[in-house]
Amino acid sequence: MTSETTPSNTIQLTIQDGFATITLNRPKQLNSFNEEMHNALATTLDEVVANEQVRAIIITGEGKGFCAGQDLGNRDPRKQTYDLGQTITEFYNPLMKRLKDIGKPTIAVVNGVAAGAGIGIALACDIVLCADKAKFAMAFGKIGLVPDSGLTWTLVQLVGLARAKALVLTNATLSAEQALEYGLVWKVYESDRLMDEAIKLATALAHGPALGTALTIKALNQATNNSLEKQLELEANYQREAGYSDDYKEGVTAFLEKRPAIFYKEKNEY
Ligand code: T3D
Repeated sequence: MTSETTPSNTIQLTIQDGFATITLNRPKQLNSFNEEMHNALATTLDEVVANEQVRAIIITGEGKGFCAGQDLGNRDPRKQTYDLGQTITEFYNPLMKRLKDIGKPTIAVVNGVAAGAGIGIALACDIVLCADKAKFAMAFGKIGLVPDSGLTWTLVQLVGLARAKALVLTNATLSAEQALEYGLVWKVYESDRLMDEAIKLATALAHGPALGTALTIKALNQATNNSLEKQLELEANYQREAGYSDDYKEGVTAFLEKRPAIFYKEKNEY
């Protein structure tokens, strides 16, 4: 079953086989963010969270880019000054927190260049796949800005302080292979295979145990801030919750009956 809605021209949403595909759709501007796209993405995320048939989420870009961060066509500092802190507080920070706490597995499918906050969005997803032609352009320093969209935190977590500093201070542009080597992405595919592989992954996640998956992501996201002792306590609590779920019952029953577990059926399969 496939359904498509377009909350705005700037975002496209498709729902099929238990997962949603959200496409950033301003290809002429390399899918950079204006206010309309921020608002449309927020509405779309609300919609996919509320939809029980959505059990995994792909985020990708239309055309040759993934996302070039803020739309600079909307900025002309020769004519006026801007309170960029306000944009970050109103749009980017809520988006980053939303992606982290969304409760369903997210996959960034980086089809082309990601720059500035576009990298932040990709790295806020649980799994990042990218095309062999994709690149990751830090960009902020070139226009006199500071990395945002959580990147000062995420990059340090992923690549370590020394590499994070060098990447942003030199305004580095990483190729897909370098991003893979640095641990920013999970897998690199040839462009014409990328979406097929993403769909396979999203379908597999959608058919997995939803509660266990959500709790696993939550536990891993909390790990960096917790002591081992705190994390052990949290694991016990999450395991208790997962252990009471129908998915656990089905998983163990399937094991004992020597058959694959069935955690999810599309509504029209009932
Ligand atoms: O302002 C605030 O609210 C604060 C928030 C900040 C968050 C941020 O993300 S700050 C960082 C903003 N982003 C950038 O600085 C990236 C700017 N773009 C680039 O550096 C390069 O375009 C890329 C490295 C991303 C890609 O380079 P390349 O050579 O592959 O493509 P290109 O030819 O430069 O761009 C293709 C088109 O996309 C081009 O339009 P044209 O000439 O064909 O009509 C270019 O102007 C447009 N484009 C690319 N990035 C943006 C953009 N248009 C608007 N905003 C962009 N960010």
